[in-house]
Amino acid sequence: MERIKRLHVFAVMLAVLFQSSGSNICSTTISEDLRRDCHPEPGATEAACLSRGCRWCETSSLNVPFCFYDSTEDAACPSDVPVQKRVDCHPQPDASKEKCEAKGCIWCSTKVPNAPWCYFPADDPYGYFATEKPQKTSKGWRVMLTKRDTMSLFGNDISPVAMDVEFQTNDRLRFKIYDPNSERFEVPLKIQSSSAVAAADTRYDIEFINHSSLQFKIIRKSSGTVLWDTSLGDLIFSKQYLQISTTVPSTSVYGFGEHEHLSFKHNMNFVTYGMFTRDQSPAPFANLYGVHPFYICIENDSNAHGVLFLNSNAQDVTLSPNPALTFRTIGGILDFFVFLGPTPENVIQQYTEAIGRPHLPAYWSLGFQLSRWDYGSIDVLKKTVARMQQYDIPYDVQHGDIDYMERNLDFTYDTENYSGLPEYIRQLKKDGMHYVIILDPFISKDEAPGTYRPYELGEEMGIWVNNSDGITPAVGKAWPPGDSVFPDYTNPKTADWWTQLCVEFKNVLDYDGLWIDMNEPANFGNGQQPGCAPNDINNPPYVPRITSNSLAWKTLCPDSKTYLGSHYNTHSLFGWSQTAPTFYATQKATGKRAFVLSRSTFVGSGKYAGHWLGDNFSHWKDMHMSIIGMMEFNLFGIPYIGADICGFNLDTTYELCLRWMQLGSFYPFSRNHNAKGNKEQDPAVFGAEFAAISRSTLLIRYTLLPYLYTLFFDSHVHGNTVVRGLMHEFTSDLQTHGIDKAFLWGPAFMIAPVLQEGARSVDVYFPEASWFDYYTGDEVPTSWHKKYVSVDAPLDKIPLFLRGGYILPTQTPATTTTLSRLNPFGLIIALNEEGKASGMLFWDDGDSIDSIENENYFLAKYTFSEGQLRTTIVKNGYRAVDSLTYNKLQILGVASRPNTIVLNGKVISNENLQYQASGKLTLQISAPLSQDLNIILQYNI
Ligand SMILES: *[C@@H]1O[C@H](CO)[C@@H](O)[C@H](O)[C@H]1NC(C)=O
Ligand SMILES: *[C@@H]1O[C@H](CO)[C@@H](O)[C@H](O)[C@H]1NC(C)=O
Ligand SMILES: *[C@@H]1O[C@H](CO)[C@@H](O)[C@H](O)[C@H]1NC(C)=O
Ligand SMILES: *[C@@H]1O[C@H](CO)[C@@H](O)[C@H](O)[C@H]1NC(C)=O
Ligand SMILES: CC(=O)N[C@H]1CO[C@H](CO)[C@@H](O)[C@@H]1O
Repeated sequence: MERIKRLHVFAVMLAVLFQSSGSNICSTTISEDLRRDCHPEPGATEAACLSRGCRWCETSSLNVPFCFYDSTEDAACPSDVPVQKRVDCHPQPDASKEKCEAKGCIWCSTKVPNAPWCYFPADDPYGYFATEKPQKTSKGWRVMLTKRDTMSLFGNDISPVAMDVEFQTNDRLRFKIYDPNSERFEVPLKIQSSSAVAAADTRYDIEFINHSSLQFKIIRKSSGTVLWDTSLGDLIFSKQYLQISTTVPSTSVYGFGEHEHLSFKHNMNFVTYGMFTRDQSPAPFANLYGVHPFYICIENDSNAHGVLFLNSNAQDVTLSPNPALTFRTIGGILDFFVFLGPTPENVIQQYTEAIGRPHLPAYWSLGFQLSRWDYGSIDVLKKTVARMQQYDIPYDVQHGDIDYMERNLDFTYDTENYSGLPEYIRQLKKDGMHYVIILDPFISKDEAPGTYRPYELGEEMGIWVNNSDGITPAVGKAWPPGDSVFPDYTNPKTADWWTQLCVEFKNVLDYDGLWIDMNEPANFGNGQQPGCAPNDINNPPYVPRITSNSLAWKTLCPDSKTYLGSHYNTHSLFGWSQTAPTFYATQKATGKRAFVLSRSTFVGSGKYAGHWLGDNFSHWKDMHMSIIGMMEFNLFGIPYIGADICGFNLDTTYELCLRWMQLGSFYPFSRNHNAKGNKEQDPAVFGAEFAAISRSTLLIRYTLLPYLYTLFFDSHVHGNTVVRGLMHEFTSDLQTHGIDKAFLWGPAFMIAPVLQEGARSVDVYFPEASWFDYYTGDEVPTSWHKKYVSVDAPLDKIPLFLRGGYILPTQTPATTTTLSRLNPFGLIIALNEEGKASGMLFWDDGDSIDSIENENYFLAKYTFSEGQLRTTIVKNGYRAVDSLTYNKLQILGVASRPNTIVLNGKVISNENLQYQASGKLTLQISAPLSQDLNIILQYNI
């Protein structure tokens, strides 16, 4: 719209200028009213228009484009490639008809937004054919492939290439396409077969078809569904450009990261996402801090499968409406793993079995956390903590952002503005709290000689990322004064250096966990000094769809050298390679379970760290985006996840922050964090009403922490998600596929936050199940099932629902987990239609390193059926359980009042029993946690 108006003004001017010259003549049979805009984006010129193969005719008519298609319909295109099947043959900018046809591709315009105009023809000239029949190997198949033609998109094609297929487990298939004659970079994450031979009873088959090019299909045996099918064509395997396309069996596709996705279920209308780690505030379509080339897809019959593309080079993926996916990367190899599910939870279990199960977080780290960049001084910090305590707001962890450091230097603290910090941290810890400090990966090289050991020790050990010469360190600029060098964490010596410094610094600041930031790695320049040399590594022929179209932007030059290879290959592994060393350093320093929070993540990071969703904004829409991000990171095997509550950038408002405190009370990682210079936004700063609402919501979180902790246990041991979309649990209900404004904790607890300013109700979708209002215990009417229903949400309330069929362990809350862990337990027993429910409780000391391996834990399983609760103590290995008790049971969905209730053989007296007509039965009891809890509801007949 904007442009057409502007053009019109321009056109009128032209018309005036050229009125008598008659130069505004061009030949076209297409009348003005049929012109279809061929240059809808701004900046159309005659040259740009002609280079697209379109026609340029100026006109003084209103709202008529100057640049338009030569034809009036798409039908002029060769019909053997329908628009939805197009694969882009000119993925780099500035496509034109000439350039396209020179590559042997078809140029044909289309009205379909974002669809490529230059696309591969159907007969697949770029592909590879099988030189001989696929050979059986001990693990599966090997096929040798030869390139069909000399056609090349970006030069330096490799031929032959080999494809190895491994039947790794019955649920996991790997196929790997590589150069058999020369080693290329491979991600150092080994995902091995469970045995030396091919799995025998696989859920999948693979089928090879040697048409003019080799195609293959991966098929789910049980249903015949084709999960992967390369028939769209055009495998490309060249030195700096690799591409493969597949059809997918449905448009219910989730995952890929890290991005700000506008919906959990992807839009498949020719949307492209770049993946390359970057210090970049969340914005739609931008490549953010981490890289996760992993997706899951729900098939038409509700089976689910997942696929990992294990590659760390700059890459992008296009989701197209066929539906299909096209992967493009500029290095490494094509290494894919397919996980057969068949449920979404099974897919994530299988995925985390391959890449590493999520770590078990310390119990205290499930408490509420507070942070801000630049309190300014220790006095402001103390005042903030004091008002949190004055309002009794549950609060376990205080973070120190870079302002605790002296002039932003790692392993120092500011003895001027934060004088007395070590003593203050000791005081907080005495009060049952914990303290987490930030560390950045860059180290200033410009401190006076003999004054800054982190630099001098690192220099002595030769552990920096080097320039392309492999000898001189790469020098950039970041937060500390002077210039900085960058530790190369892919080098085992760097882990020694880092561990030594982290352990030593524990004696200065008695921290409990480490928060590692800026590890994309961030650098304030465009490459290190003096800039990047002009070569193919720094300027590859194809730059994937990343912001600013430059690999070096806000980071180091791709031709820098790291221990594992060039930065070109290892860039997106920087934060990942820092994470395991930080995990072990924290364990060593504290002697306790590690807390590591990392901004940059990659496949497998969840084994060692949690993540926050980055430098978000205090905007209402960001609350919605945070739910999507949180669900996605659960798919990526990083369930310890949350966004900065109330938003990081910009000033928040009372209502936004209040609604965000309510939502954030249900982030697995629940932290309010704020940027420098913004209005204060801790939950105690807005006065008594705000504090009371935040307190009551956080008390619900603390009540349910035993349930949340048990979900993390399950995640650590079996790989389940902690937070999940309704789609995971109600997969066959298609309405759930697109739900991303409500989410579940495990299978049993639904959170439906308010995400709009001024709203006092939420439209909640209730899939087919029994649901109970968390606050009242009332059952949701069956007439609400499979519908969106408007539910009241006054300012002091976030709608919460329990799902029938589940037993949730609870504990009387307190203002810290140190205190709440001593309190009595309870059970919420939410019955399903059949009057049944089950659940479990995992308990240990909450911060030992190996409580599961050492069997120092307690695990109880509960089942309720036919009016009877039974407990099985599966493990009774944690002695402190002996002093803990149950004091309260709530049973929801009880049809009528029982006459007698028997607890462990004794009748419960009437004053300890309360029954509401809505079906809620509340029992005050006293029973030891360490013994079986058995309850019978008896009715006189
Ligand atoms: C595969 O097809 C190509 C081209 O049609 C042919 O040259 C090649 O021999 C075939 N390979 C096998 C193993 O049949
Ligand atoms: C899956 O279902 C969609 C929508 O009902 C349909 O358009 C599509 O053809 C189906 N795909 C397969 C592979 O059956
Ligand atoms: C103390 O804070 C001021 C103001 O932010 C800052 O300029 C100064 O560098 C800080 N002192 C130290 C030792 O970091
Ligand atoms: C970087 O350079 C140092 C010498 O300055 C050398 O010891 C080290 O091995 C180099 N590392 C890499 C990865 O090039
Ligand atoms: C509120 C919020 O967290 N929004 C976005 C923040 O950034 C992450 C990416 O780091 C997105 O996934 C979130 O949706």
